[in-house]
Amino acid sequence: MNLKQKLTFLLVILIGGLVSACHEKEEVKQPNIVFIMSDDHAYQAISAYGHGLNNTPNIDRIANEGALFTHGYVTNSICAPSRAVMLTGKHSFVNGKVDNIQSFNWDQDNFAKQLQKAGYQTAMIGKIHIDGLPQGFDYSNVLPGQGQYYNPDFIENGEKKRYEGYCTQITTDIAMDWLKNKRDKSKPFLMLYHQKAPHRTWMPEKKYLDLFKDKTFTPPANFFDKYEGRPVAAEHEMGIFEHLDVAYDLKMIDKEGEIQTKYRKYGQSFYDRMTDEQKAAWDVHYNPIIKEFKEARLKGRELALWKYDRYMKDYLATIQSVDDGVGTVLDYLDQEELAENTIVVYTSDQGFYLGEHGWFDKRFMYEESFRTPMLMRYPKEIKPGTVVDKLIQNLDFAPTFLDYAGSNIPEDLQGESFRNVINGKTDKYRDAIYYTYYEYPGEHNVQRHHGVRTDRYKLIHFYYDSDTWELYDLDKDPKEMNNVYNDPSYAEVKEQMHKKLIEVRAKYGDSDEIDKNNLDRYLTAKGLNK
Ligand code: SGN
Ligand code: CA
Repeated sequence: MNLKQKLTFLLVILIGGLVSACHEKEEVKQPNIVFIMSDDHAYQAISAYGHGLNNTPNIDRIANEGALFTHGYVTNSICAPSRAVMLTGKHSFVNGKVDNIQSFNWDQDNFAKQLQKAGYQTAMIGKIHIDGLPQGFDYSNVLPGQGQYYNPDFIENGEKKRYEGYCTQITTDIAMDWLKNKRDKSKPFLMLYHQKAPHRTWMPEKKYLDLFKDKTFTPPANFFDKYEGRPVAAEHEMGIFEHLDVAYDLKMIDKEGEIQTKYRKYGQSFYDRMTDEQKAAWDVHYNPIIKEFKEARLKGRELALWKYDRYMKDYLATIQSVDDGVGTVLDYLDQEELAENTIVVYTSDQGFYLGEHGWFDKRFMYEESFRTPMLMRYPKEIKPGTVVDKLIQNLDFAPTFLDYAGSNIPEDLQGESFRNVINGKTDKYRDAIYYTYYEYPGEHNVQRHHGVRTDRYKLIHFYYDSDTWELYDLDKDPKEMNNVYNDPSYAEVKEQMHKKLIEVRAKYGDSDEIDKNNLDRYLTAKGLNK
């Protein structure tokens, strides 16, 4: 080859390289998906929602750089059912996982299986609370059942292992290890990164034990709710005052053994599980509080306020570790230049009561547990600072992810993709959402109910034990203190909402016939089935 030939040859290679580089850039890449879920995280406890309780800078980043959903809801406010709905895109009465007790059929389709077919690499890490080896995942490393805060066991691809340390941090470490070392980097990925925190019994990480030491939390205005016009709510067993156990929930396990409560021994077992070093840090924090508590001999209103304050301090402290983990994952996406083409979602398996109606826990269709946090970032398509006020449900994640991935959306999915809503391409979306709750009789004594919510009204029907209807005008009564079901001035609204309930039940295929299994189970549990 002479010099001219050599130069021509080099030029051809150079141009060829440039062309293929440009081509690569233009290629439409399927987005990666990081689906972050925590357990029992109230939207009131995310600073992006503006309730002023705590600071969650990393979770907030997702909304600041993407979208905040102000009307994100679940279909059944309890853990395992909510996860089954999220995976299948189908209501509880269709996917079969109606409560935490029934088994879940992993053989049915789910969106992770669909994404695998579309070429994705998939992982599920952390809490799933559904028995059996997760299907649809190339890698799984999950907590058995509820999991433990300290020194938790995990089941890695079906094999049990114990990890020393704090569960939230360990879950993040496992997620990071998968992202960095375990995934096939030539494929788009789906990672379900699901924290146990801030689930009961709210055990904070060592470094955050003192986080709210200098703060006193004031309960919401309806903390001393008398449940007028709401007889079913009055039968709850989730009162901060009446039902939080000072030893078990609030860690008042004194070395002298003078504080004897119903559940102390279970609290003791969580403590006993810790290493000596963990116990030492725990004692430094709690022992002075226990001493003060014993001396103060609080009663009535003062005890109620003290319990609320302790509950909030521990609950919010566990969230700080969740927020740290979100920061770690977001930083990794930045460093690897993956942020632009990665969808990041933050949500919870349901909302939670932080003293509203005097409660902790969830299950009721009242706003604080029916609603759940939802934040989503996808720089390629979502404008920073977007606010979505449409009635979105956890039912909608599966079709939305499949939509973004450009993959097949099976026709039997009951959710609706909200991709075009978030893009601002359409203003049309559903006008009513359907809710069902089954776990009764059960812990916290929340009766079987279902209901419908529109942008302004909510109709709830409690049944099996009673036949109680409630109607709320959420514009006038956002705290749901005033049941207007029998108020003549709402007669027309009542009629419309009854029609809406019939409409949504028909739309999703729910009926008394379908409900027969649950009714049978209820009758058996009550000893009424002959
Ligand atoms: C546990 C909790 C309950 C909680 C359920 C369901 N009790 O049983 O307070 O309602 O889980 O929660 S505990 O004393 O064992 O913590 S869920 O999020 O898993 O549905
Ligand atoms: Ca939960």
